[in-house]
Amino acid sequence: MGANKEPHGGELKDLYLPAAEAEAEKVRAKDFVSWDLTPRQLCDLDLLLNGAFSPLEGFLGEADYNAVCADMRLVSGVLWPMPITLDVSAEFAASVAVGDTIALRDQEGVLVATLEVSDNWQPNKEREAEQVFGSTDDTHPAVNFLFNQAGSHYLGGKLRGVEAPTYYDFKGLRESPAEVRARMEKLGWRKVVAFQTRNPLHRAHQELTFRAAREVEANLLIHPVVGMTKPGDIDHFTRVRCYEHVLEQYPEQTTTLSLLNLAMRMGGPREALWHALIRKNYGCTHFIVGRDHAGPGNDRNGEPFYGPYDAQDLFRAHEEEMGISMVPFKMMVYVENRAEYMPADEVSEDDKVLNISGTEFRRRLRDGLDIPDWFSYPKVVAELRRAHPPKHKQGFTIFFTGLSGSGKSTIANALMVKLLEDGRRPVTLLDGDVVRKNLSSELTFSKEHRDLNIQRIGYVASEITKNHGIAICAPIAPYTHTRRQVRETIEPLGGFFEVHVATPIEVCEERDRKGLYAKARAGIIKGFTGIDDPYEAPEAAEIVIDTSELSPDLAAHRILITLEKHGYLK
Ligand code: PPS
Repeated sequence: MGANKEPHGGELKDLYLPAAEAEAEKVRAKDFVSWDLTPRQLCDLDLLLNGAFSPLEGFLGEADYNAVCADMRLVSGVLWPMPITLDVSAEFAASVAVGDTIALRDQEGVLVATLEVSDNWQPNKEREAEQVFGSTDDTHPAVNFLFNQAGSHYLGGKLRGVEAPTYYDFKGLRESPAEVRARMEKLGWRKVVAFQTRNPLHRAHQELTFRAAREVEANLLIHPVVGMTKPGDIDHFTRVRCYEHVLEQYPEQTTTLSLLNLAMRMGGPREALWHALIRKNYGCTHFIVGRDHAGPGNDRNGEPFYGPYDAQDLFRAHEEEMGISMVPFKMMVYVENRAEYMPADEVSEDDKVLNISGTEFRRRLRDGLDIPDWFSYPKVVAELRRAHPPKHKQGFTIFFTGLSGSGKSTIANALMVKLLEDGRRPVTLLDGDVVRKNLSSELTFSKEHRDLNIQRIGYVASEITKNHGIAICAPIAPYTHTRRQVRETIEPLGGFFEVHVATPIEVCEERDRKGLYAKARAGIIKGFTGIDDPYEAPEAAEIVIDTSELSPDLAAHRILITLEKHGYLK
């Protein structure tokens, strides 16, 4: 069937129960076992229930799952490239029998839907990763999710929708397929080209999307993903404010914006097909596919997971049966001498092409450098600058680690006072002893409890850093992997500086200010760091200080100089 002959897609599944039945289901569900949905499952469920994943009527059962993984088709033969499964723990799976109905609840415990369990099985995750994503390398975000986060068992079955998941942000822009179709119907839009994005839009995107729409004589739906995108992407709040600014740039009545609560998998070619089928459900007739569509970046060996045009090739091979047409994305470049954007393949040898790569753009943003008007819109740049202030306005964490008595607290205190004197950001000191009294009073010094203690400190420091403050942490933090976890949580939010207070144990023991080393030697305290519990010294701390050689004042001063050098103090 030609896409253009059938505007606004095919039959839409609406899995929500009528109001009275939904009320009855809520009462019935009180007796059901409940599963608390993860953020990704909530996104999937939202789009299953509202018909964005039509023709699916629930989470895939085992036979459909196998068929989708192997051949991109449901058992019925219908094209469906992405396995939409409900992953649960082995323990939960064991508590559910085929034929049971379970309650699916959001993180506040609100009942969203019930699932009549038709299948309960343990998938072969290696095979799934290989078949769906073409790799078992967990640098691929979806493979990482599958192997390291997803539950070990899957439950499949039909859904009965009770209440749409609640989102409080951008309510007016979050729309179901039926709502978008109705809007297009009302506007008289018969042909619509959809643009999928997880990034802020700049001038080149505006040019290419508008050209794509003009080429196929269609209207344009900017349809960004606000569910889950690639880790490290710009948050959707900032992006949506940017999209609203870019929308002003299109001629009136040509273009609209709607938000899609999709949890992306970054699955390249298969994902492109999936994206297009979703947009067909939203009533679109055309879909833009670019270079490296939904690409997950490079693998462990620095090689791309997919070829740059694999997605376009796979789409082309299935275009006829998809019922939505592909508009291949044209690379647009800015030609200075013509003062306009042009498709890269139409540029002549004499033309002077200007370019700012994604990496260069992020560098300029990070360092507060100029971003020219030809590249983006001033309002968009202002939004991005607000979300990504230059380093001297970002928060940071100074994470001291070292043996008891190494001098962490003394330097941390000196540093705190110097930063308070500077006065430009609020400062919080999370000293080992103080945290043990307040935040972690019930914890012991077992490995498990030490990890928990550091995770709590890391969590508080990450919140402070995110909100542009300074967190100074001074625990022993003896284990490498826990310190790494803290670093990984904080680095995306601001600065992270690990300070190894590497005072030799002999010096710490000689000082023995609290008399703890003597007690540890005498066996009165067990599991004391450096005596009968390990201290794993950091290998790549930003700063190493030995207080047997450096006074606390000079040590704090050295840290300040490092902060200045990295741009965090001005
Ligand atoms: S950890 O491992 O990071 O959770 O330790 P931390 O919370 O920083 O430890 C704080 C203080 O507890 C005292 N203390 C011990 N330290 C190490 N091992 C054992 N078994 C122990 N028992 C008590 C010690 O004085 C730590 O304070 P600092 O300021 O480091 O001397």
